[in-house]
Amino acid sequence: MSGCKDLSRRSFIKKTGIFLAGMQCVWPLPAWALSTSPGIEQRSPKSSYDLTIGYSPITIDGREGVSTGVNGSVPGPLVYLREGDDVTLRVTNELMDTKHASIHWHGILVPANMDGVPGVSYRGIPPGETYVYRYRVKQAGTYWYHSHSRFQEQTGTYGPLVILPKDGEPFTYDRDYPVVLSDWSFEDPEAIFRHINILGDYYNYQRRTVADFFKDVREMGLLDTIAERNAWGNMRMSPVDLADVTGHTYTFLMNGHSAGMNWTALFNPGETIRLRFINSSTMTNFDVRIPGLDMEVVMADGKAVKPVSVHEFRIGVAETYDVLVRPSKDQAFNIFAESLDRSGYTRGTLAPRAGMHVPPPALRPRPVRQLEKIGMGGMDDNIFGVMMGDMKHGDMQMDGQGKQPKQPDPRIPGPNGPEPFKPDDIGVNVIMVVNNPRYRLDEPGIGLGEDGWRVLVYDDLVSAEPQPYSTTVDREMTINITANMERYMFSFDGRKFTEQPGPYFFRHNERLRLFLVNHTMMEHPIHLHGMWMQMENGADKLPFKHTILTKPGGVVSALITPIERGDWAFHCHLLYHMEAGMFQVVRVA
Ligand SMILES: [Cu+2]
Repeated sequence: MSGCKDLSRRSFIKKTGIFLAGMQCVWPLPAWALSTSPGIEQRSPKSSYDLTIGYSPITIDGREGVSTGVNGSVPGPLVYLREGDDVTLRVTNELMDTKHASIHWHGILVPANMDGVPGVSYRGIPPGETYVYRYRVKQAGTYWYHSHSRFQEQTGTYGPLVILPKDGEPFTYDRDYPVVLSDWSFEDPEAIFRHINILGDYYNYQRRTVADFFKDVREMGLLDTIAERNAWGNMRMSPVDLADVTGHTYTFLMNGHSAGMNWTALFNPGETIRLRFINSSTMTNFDVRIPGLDMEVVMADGKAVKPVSVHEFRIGVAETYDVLVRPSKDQAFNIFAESLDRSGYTRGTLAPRAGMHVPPPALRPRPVRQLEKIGMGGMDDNIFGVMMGDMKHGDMQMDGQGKQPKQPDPRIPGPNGPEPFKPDDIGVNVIMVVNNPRYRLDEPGIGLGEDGWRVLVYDDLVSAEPQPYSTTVDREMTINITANMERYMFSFDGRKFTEQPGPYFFRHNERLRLFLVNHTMMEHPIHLHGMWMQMENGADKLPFKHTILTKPGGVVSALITPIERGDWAFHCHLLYHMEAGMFQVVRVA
């Protein structure tokens, strides 16, 4: 655990070119993240924290790098608060070569100037300065915090935030561990961003091969195979582009440990263990399972849900899930988190004693996106229309050109569903428009659901929390998730942040139905600051979400009550998508 032992400042500077003035040699992980630590149960909440963002060493699998950790570690300290308390969090920026640093309290309902987004909530924290956040904690559960300044989150500015409820937990357990998943790279994030801007599939070494072509010909026939590949070509993307940045540069971490470092949580057989999964990755959606154990999902995004028993769940970037597990045998179990694109994994171990482990399972084969499955095929039944900028053939330029749209899906709420999207220009900013987006909250998502296991779907989430907001919808609004992936342009409503004419307007305390329509071929975890999104999944009590993983060709609607006036960030939580323009300001007035 001595990340500092062999680290001279000279070699540090040589490797990084960064002058690390006054850098202290620090213990690389905070107590909460250490293997076989006693977990949260042994700790007490505090109402005051000092957090310092600075350059600090990190050692992953024997390799040394430089992080922008909090209080010297990646992840940072556990911020453990109590519901109802007035808290003070002093955040200092010691990154002397930055424009600013920042901390955003992800999923926490705060006044706008406490939200921590430079350029939206405040000006950020200039080098050498301290910003004092003060707010009353109005909720409980599992959350996290992270930088909202450029790529600091990629280099380690994040940590778990847990809030003890004032009236006790809605379920019982014997042990309580945060499980923070993240993606670490030794590459400079500015270089990663450059690479994927120049070549969208720079980190995709998993392209389909000639052998795949002949396999497809055998299964689909020659003409269909060629037609399918032409369709993909016209959309300028590859069916295996499941993640822009992959295990080829990332080491996936669990509580700061690589798979080999094997973070371990202890239990006594017969106990109930609470695991608070937090996806603090910048770009990686994970599929999580504990082979041999059922997991009972009891909270989503910090809010209680009616318990759902599953074998596996997908956790989008920035989401959190609390699960209970009840290992009865005296044996070790893998906590296994595979990246959605199967380019890598991280894992830890649940064990009755330190040092036990079982070999992790094999990675499953990478899923292949099929036009059919995301509704871009099936042209005959005309369920999903797609317009493409560069379509030279008429065969996919179909809906809105005389054909009758299909009956609306009754699961999509509202009298008319989302507003049709009519971008000014199809081509540069928007490469494709889905005319009839599909309700997909009942689907586990690409690569899941075919192993004979029970996989969590959004339709399973039924809130077990009080419902404080009006049920009458005052207004509807549609936001389109758009991209031209070849040019690495990511946007809302066809315009990246810098091209938007102004913010989206929400009215204070209105009940708004927000439709999110994903016109791209990727999953995007969409995050709204400062207020809950209650996802309309058919439940009688709608689950509260701060981040919704939207599926390609899909529509999600959420009911929102904007409880605080001010400017709020609304964005894709894939860090490089956000920086590429999938970001907007929501003004509540
Ligand atoms: Cu995105």
